[in-house]
Amino acid sequence: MDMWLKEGQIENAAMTYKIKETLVRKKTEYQDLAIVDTYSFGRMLLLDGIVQTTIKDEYVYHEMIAHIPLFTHPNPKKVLVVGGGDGGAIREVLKHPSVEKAVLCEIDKEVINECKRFLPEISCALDDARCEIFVGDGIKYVHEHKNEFDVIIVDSTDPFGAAEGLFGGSFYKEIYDCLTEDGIFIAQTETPFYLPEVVKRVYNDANAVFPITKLFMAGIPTYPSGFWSFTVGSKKHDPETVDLSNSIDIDTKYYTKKLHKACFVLPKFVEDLTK
Ligand code: AG3
Repeated sequence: MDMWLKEGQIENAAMTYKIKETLVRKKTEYQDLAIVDTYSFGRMLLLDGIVQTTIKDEYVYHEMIAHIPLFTHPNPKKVLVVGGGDGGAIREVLKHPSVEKAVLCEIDKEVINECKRFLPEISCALDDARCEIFVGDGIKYVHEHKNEFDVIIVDSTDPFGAAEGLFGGSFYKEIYDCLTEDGIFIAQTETPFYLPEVVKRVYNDANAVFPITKLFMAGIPTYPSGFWSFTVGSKKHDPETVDLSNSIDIDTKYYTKKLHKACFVLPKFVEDLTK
């Protein structure tokens, strides 16, 4: 019997994957968590039925959400990841030798535990001595830490339901205060194909708080439309014009210095959302 998983984040469109095996499925305090093995993308993490990451394409998202801000900042020492309990963003952050401490603030400890068990390729850096894990609410954590982080990465689920508070002006103001004087913030900000109004609203909210706000795109096959946006808010350093000629080489599969510049060149319909 064939078993198919259907992700239906978007009304009237869906993505389907043929499943080999369900490795874990449980209701946590916060959500329905599943890790399944699929034929086309390998093991996959789902939260409330929404695909979060897969073994086959996770590198795109994790490299871009980490390396764009970390290579933009001249000397990132303290980094905060809000959400991201799978550990993929932390793994990329810790490829930067300047980073002395990377804090993971994840609300659901089951996500961390199950990803450590079933997605070791992604969660491998969570045991690094420079990584500090804090299980709790990201909004509260950011509010209680002022002027502390050089880079803040918001690696959240979609902006509906539980993660709604992690998008929008009031949270971005808190992020601004949690950053050091030349700090940089980045968030995953959905697809402009299906959710242009969300992309536009989030961009405008960030732009109202940060002197420099930039949007870029990356190709992520397992997210709706495969065409995903990220928004960067920066106090001083411009991610698009930063000089990368002396930046160190790290091992990546998607990110390159050339792509760092090129990803900010937007198709017209996306550029229009930033006006
Ligand atoms: N965070 C979720 C990205 C949004 C996915 N949305 C969707 N599939 N509809 C990814 C967590 C990876 N660390």
